[in-house]
Amino acid sequence: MNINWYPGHMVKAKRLMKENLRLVDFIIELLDARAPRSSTNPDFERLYANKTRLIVLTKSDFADETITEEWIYFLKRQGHPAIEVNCLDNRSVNRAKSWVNSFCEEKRQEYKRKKGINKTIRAMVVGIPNVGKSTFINALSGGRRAKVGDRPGVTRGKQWIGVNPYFELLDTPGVLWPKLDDRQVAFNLSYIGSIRDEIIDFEQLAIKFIDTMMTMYPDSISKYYDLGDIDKPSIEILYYICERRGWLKAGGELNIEMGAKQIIRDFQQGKLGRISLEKPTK
Ligand SMILES: Nc1nc2c(ncn2[C@@H]2O[C@H](COP(=O)(O)OP(=O)(O)OP(=O)(O)O)[C@@H](O)[C@H]2O)c(=O)[nH]1
Ligand SMILES: [Mg+2]
Repeated sequence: MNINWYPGHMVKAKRLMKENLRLVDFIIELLDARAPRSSTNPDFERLYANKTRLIVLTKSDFADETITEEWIYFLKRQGHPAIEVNCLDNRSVNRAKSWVNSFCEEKRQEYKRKKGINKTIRAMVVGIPNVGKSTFINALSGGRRAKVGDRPGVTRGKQWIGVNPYFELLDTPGVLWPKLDDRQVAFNLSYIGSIRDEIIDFEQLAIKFIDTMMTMYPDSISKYYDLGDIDKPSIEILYYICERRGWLKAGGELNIEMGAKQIIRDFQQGKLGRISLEKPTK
């Protein structure tokens, strides 16, 4: 699949991040809990080398709980403070909020001690498109000021949002990286909705996705689409699902393109259950 995933606005966004770097006290990097490795932007390592980087695994309600716990353990062992969050759940949001606030408080005390000033602490929220940056900021600030949407590329400019009188978060547009060499990473990013629909070949993607599910979560896919103990190549399973669901074109022919897209949407909306696409390597 030939994916042009690095449009001009991301080049601009990266420049914006660089320019604002000196204004922030720490970085909050959001990764998708279903694919924390694929959703890590390799450029960030260098870009934010001199800043404390907190890691938040988002959309944890969609991921396998045990695997998310393994990821948190893995990230912490690598030296990153890490937490998971489901922004649709108040308890989870409150937990993440007090966790982030404790880093803010630490920085505030440091300024007081060293410089004798009451400084406003600022953090930049970064991550790939559609990972939930704006939703996370809204959840922490208790408002709806950052625009959100269920597609990549919703946030375009920068926006500062106050969490409390001493703490501000910078919302940034999602960015990928110029060279996406790893095909599996490209597939995972497409599954989780970080790549624009316009440049995806959904039929090819759905076949690959069914392959992956039949290996990793055969019961989930089989149950949701009522496949029984079907044992067929993925392309035939795709056709079978379209037939069973009655996904047809006007003339009565199977609408494979629409069906393929729907299967990916079903995954993105968590309909197949809690699924993690990647485990940490020990
Ligand atoms: N189920 C679930 N959905 C979430 C969660 N967080 C965000 N979402 C949804 O994910 C979608 C993307 O959220 P945004 O906040 O717009 O993502 P973003 O990272 O700001 O995206 P860009 O600005 O396009 O880079 C929206 O439909 C949110 O409702 C979560 O914890 N759980
Ligand atoms: Mg956004």
